[in-house]
Amino acid sequence: DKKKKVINAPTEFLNEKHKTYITTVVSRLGESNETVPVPKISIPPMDEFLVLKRDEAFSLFIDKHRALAGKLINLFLSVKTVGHLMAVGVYAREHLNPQLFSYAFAVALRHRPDTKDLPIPSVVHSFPDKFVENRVIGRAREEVTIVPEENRTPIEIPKDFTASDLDEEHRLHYFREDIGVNLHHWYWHQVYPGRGPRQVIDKDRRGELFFYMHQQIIARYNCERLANSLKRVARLTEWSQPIKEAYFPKLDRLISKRSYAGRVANAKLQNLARTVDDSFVDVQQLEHWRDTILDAINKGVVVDRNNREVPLDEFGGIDILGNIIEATELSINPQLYGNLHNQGHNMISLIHDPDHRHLEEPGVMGDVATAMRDPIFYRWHAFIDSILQKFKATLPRYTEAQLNYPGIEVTGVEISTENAPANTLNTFWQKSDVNIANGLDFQKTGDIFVRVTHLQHQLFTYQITVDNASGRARSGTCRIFLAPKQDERGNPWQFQEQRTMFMELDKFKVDLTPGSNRITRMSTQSSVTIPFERTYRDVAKRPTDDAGIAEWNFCGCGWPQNMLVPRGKQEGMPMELFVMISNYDDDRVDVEFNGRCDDAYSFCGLKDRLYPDRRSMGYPFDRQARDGVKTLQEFLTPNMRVTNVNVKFTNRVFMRQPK
Ligand code: CUO
Repeated sequence: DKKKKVINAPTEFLNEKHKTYITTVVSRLGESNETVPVPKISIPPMDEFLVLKRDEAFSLFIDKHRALAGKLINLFLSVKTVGHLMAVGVYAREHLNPQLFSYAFAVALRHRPDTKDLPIPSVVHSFPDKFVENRVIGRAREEVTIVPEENRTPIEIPKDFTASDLDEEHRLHYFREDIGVNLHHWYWHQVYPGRGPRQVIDKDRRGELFFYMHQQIIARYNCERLANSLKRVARLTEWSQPIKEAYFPKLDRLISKRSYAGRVANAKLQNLARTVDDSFVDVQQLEHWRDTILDAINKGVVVDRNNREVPLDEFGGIDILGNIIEATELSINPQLYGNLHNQGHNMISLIHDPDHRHLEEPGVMGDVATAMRDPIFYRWHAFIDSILQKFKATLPRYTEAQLNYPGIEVTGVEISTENAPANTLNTFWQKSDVNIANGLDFQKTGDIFVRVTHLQHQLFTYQITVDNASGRARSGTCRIFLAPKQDERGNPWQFQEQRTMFMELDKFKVDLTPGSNRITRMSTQSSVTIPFERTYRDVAKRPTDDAGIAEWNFCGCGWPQNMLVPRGKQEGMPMELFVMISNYDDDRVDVEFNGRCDDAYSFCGLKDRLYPDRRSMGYPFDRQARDGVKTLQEFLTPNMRVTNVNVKFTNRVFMRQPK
């Protein structure tokens, strides 16, 4: 009574057969030498999903596509058992658009109680074409057909391949095109979908996290720009003016054989009128949504679907606005506030063919796996961020008493790096290999690795000393941030500008005994990053013993460890390291850390649990400073401390990360 279906060879990391097989269904293509039993069931109707053809580009920013994905997620969630889910999955994988399928299936796996802890193959393995230059993919395809597996060597992706130094924006390619950075962004949007059943989209403070995570990306990008002698990114605000940044991604979609379109310099936003994906939106409409949102911010009040006024308060306001602007199904009033951020992505990604007369597909801005490659991403998000910052500027400023933790004083902060002077961070290039075999459309390929060059830093530790004069044991949250010490002109910052430049490096709970305390924390423990191996390690080569499996976390969301430290400059770049111990009584959220997707909670939250910090995200830099504070030094209370740090970049390539 079992129907046989051919799908990928299973990997051996889980004992229960179904669970093992089901993850292989996620992989788009790959080895098909294994027969997997699936129960014979009647497949629910899926015709409505066929409107998106197999070889069409799928975009989460296109309403029609998001709606389809939402329904498909719902369908996968409603299937009764894991066995049935696999049968439905196998069927869907064969018949539906592969990107739509793999997105919806992965979201559903993440959210079903019976599959939520399954390892899902990394998207870089199933869709390498979104991450790897088209020529390298071409060579890999050649290689797997003619070179026996044991004789293959990794195919090198040139360190920079998208442009030449004639283009000054190209200096930032190592940030924009980093595999881990783009993986993080893809996973973030998979963990926080904008549409779908309530249980999938309605997560604790998700609108606020949309704001904070993207704000942090802009802060990091701006720091890299300063290190490369560029000004901070300019917001994309003049929508009738030509956009000077051009971008040619050199990525081809393996399935449709169509490229991610490039954009010439000085392109202008156009009204979209594309019947093919039901995209009809005018530039003027975007302006109208923007103005309606700004108006609400000025009044401090939004209007919900039933015409009731909802105040934008100190803690919840940013969450409401994040969902309005993105916009998600949680938007309090989509009719009124529209779909600003998504339609902006959409319009930019279709700038080369706004009415589909050339039958072209979106550029990289239309895909969350590729959007961060394009310089325009940062200009668009700097604009989105500026609206949310306008709201933050209306909030009460933190008083000295609110910031301070009486009795607690940070008396010393130091960064130690082996064989380097104190307070030095060393950066350099490193080469790493990624196995892309799974994503090549061959029956049997064996492994094929590509070798990428990415930024890396030397491991380091924070040494923090804290004096607890309160006379009893206290707990605190240690918050560590880093920002450039000087602005573009080499001048010291005003606090109100430097505040938005602070990059979160780590955040963790500390227990303080009375008297002097010494806190040692390793760079690899960061609450913003996932371990290096999770970006680069081959999913098929996972450990098989229990201990190894326990250690293997299955969550791909999180800033890549190799990008924790900004590149800095060859001559050294002066930065300021900020450490604060806040009162845990005011931070505390009752939530267990259970070791599942716990590493990168600052940007990704905790899987299926509350966000583990009660303060506004970005605290204490999320608001303007109290009256009279002009500089960082003036902002400090005794429970904070700043140390000068030098970030030194060596323009050499290493195969490994030195200790
Ligand atoms: Cu992540 Cu615009 O939200 O890409």
